[in-house]
Amino acid sequence: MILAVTIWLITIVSTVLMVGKYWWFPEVASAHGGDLDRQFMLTLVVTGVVFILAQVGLGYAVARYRDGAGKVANYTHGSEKLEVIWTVATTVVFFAMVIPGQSIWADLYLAETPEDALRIEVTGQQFAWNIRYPGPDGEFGRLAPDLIDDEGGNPLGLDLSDTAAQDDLVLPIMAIPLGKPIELLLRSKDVTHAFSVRELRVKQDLVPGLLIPIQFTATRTGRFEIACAELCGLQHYNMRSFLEVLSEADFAQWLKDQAEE
Ligand SMILES: [Cu+2]
Repeated sequence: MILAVTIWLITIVSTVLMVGKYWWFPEVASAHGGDLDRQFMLTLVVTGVVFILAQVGLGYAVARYRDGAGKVANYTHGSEKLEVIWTVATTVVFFAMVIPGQSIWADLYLAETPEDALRIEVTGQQFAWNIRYPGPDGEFGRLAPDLIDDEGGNPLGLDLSDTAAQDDLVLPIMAIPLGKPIELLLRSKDVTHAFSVRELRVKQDLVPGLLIPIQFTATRTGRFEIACAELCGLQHYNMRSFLEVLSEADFAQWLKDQAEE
């Protein structure tokens, strides 16, 4: 009986925590974020209802069939009919949720990048972020792995003999203009990392050997944490930076200041 009550208590406490939203996402700061939150809520409500029903049922079975004087266990093969019903029901519910979710995913990954999008390259390494802007020419210069020199201030191996590389900016922090489409090109120098900004509802792995593009548009100014969301080594906790969403004019000035520095 204690076990049954414990199961019900855990169910009540976790339901209250979810419904009360005591620890929740920060306010959205991207164009796709609202849709993502709605999809998240839909998933949470559907799985939450199933969770509550299952836990209540589990507690009931524990209470109803607990040990007692004269009670004898009885063996059952279960019900094939019930198994078919819940497997089919789960499949239907799963696909009903995945299909609307796909369009949000496609906006981030498959949509054609607008002409005026700002492209920024993000390279993760143990344990830092390298943010590269292509400079006024709009073109990323050549990288040469044998030129990589972390202590010498060339973490990406930028090849300055390439004219397109000479105006490239490699920074430990990021800023983007408000309301402009952004395309990030995600890379890793060593192990798998993940670029995560909660307010943007953007979280994507950086995989060694792959160039992963992802696009979004910021809808509110502010300073947001960039966290590595993939356990990548002993100093993983230290792998953080900041993203500033600035007005277009402030962003232009910021970029100019960074270039002068
Ligand atoms: Cu990392």
